[in-house]
Amino acid sequence: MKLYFSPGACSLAPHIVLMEAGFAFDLEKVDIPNKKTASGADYWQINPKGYVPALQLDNGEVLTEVSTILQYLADQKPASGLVPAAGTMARYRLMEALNARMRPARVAVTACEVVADDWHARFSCIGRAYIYRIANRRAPLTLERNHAWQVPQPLDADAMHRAAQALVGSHDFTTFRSVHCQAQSPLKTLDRLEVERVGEEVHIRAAARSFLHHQVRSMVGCLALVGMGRWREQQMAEALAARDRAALGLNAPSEGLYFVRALYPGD
Ligand SMILES: N[C@@H](CCC(=O)N[C@@H](CS)C(=O)NCC(=O)O)C(=O)O
Repeated sequence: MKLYFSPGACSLAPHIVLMEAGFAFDLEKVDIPNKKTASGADYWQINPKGYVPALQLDNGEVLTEVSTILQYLADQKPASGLVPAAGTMARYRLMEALNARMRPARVAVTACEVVADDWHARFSCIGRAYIYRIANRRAPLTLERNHAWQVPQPLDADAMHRAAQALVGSHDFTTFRSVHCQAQSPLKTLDRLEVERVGEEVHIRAAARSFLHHQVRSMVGCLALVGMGRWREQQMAEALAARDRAALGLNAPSEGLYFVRALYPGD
């Protein structure tokens, strides 16, 4: 068998299965833009679709599409346990998942590991961290457009940091919670809220076991008012104490918000 692949492409998935299941196989790299293989063959002749992966079987037949190749390979080695048996519901669930994952989305799986059956991405998480990027400049954003919140007025990051400390700890965060929030309680423990100037950007880092809906954006919006001098530093604590969404000064837009870490037991 020979796998036609390209480094960094989705052909990595069948490559992993070939290795995991202990197949003897050859690899041939494909120059995708030029549709030429490493041995100089015309790739259009091998896979008329022009993309990788393609798996050439020992009888010369060529199989394409990641989800098909993965299942074909796993079916050749049932003892490997890589796929549920054909015809079972679990098998259709696998096909469903494979197809959903292969949509052309800007999402990449970069690592994975086996977890317990009762593991849940949201409910097993014991720590979350966000960074919010404010681009503090007058000139319109170019490369960073839609990747940071542009605030043209000069921001005093030190004042923002001092004001932020009033929110650290266990509080009722009703003021900083979206009206659409589904959480049962507005009580949360904020472990960290730090503001730092990094060149022309202001970075706000927040960490907690969990957050309310829009909590980070709401905290950032009010901190920006402090940074602009429109709010006194003390107003941050006053807004928190109000426990009233109407006391919120500003909800920062979504484009500056990045989820950077999820922590699980044992990490
Ligand atoms: N539906 C195909 C998509 C394969 C695909 O998009 N391959 C990419 C690499 S990840 C490719 O070769 N792109 C080059 C091109 O389309 O010219 C599959 O699941 O195998």
